[in-house]
Amino acid sequence: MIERTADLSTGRPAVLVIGAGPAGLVLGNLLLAQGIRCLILERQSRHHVENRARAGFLAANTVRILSENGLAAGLHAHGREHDTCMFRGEAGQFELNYRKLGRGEVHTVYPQQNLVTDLIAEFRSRGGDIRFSTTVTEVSGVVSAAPVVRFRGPDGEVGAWTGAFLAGCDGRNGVSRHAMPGHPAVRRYRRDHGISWLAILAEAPQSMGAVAYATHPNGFAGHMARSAMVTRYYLQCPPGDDPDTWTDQRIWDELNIRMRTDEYGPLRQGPILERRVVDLNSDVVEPLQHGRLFLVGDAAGEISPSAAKGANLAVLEAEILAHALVPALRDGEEGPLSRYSARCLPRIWRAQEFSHWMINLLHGPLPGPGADSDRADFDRALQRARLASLRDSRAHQDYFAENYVGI
Ligand code: RFL
Repeated sequence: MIERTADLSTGRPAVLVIGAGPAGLVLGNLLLAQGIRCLILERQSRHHVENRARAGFLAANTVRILSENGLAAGLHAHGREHDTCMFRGEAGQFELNYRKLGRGEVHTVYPQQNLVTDLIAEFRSRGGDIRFSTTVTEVSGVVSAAPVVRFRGPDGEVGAWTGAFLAGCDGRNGVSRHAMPGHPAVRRYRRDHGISWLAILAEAPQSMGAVAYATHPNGFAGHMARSAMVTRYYLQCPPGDDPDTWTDQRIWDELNIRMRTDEYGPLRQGPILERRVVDLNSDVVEPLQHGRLFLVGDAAGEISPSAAKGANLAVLEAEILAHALVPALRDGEEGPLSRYSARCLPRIWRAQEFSHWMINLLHGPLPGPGADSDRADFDRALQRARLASLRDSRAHQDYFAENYVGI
């Protein structure tokens, strides 16, 4: 067993960051830029995290944080601005341009795996220490002055690191959450929306210039740009569906039906690169701090991908935590750290509220048992009314625009 203290050769206090997703990598880069040494421990290989396709829509605030910290060269060179959503359903289609409706803010479309690749390269070039294929198996002692992280390394070796602070950036299924006490000290608010999406990556250019949200009696379908030759599609599917039953042909047939391509023109089709079922779940841990452990990103709260908020919240929380850790480590001033949770939670809940609003907007009852019940008919009528209101009401559109791109 290897025992190490994470003063990392300089004798300065150190932060142990668990997880090399957007949260951990932005935090690590911001700390290094302030001369705070930190160590990132990541369960997966570098190749795995640099190729894990997930988000793609970066909010203006995310781009600001990355730009201000010298982390945005890749997204400025290769990202594309996006400002329009299209809604398609039985009552026709309409577009909303949130740049014009809102405060002029847009998204930058830049695949998460490219961002992660950039952040790893920058972290390393700043002299950062990141250990891949290293699984944190336990987090302990978080209410002491020397919290401990136990790990299993790439060759099966086990060991432990001690740091001044721990950042749990290890996603919704990581170990950091297990180190949080239970209710009532810490509460975990949780909601399973009972809705699943087949998340698809197609090797094909985008079919239209806008994000498209289609509602149909067969279920929701979505279209979102990713890169010049890759487009993300979503198909609502029954919870527990087996992605392997969705052949390429079945996927394109269903997308064509739900996107009503006979009315609005064809999709640009190509081979399906990835298909996986994503359950729409939301949860929030409250508070986000226990002793010297801080939860960041998906570890702090999982949010359904319906409003593209997860990666953006992760980057925002990483910035807030970095700004609080610097005075704590430099001057022993822990006031900002004690406010980390209170600063993040209202933003997290606001994003949850909008994500929930989007879920209600986009989903009606699926075909199957109960689909012809009075309740299902009522819910379908409500969905039509919501879309009509969004089409016709400026106040409703303003709410959408402000929340869709804001964070
Ligand atoms: P991540 O990216 O999950 O990274 C956590 C990292 O921790 C590692 N890890 C461990 N490492 C060491 N020891 C352990 N015991 C560990 N346990 C876990 C993991 O291997 C991993 O590398 O969390 P982070 O950094 O908080 O970032 C969150 C975002 O990745 C996530 O919120 C977004 O991808 C959500 N999301 C979207 N967000 C957006 O803002 N815009 C989007 O357009 C968007 N689209 C999406 C999405 C998520 C999706 N899925 C797969 C749910 C589309 C999809 C399909």
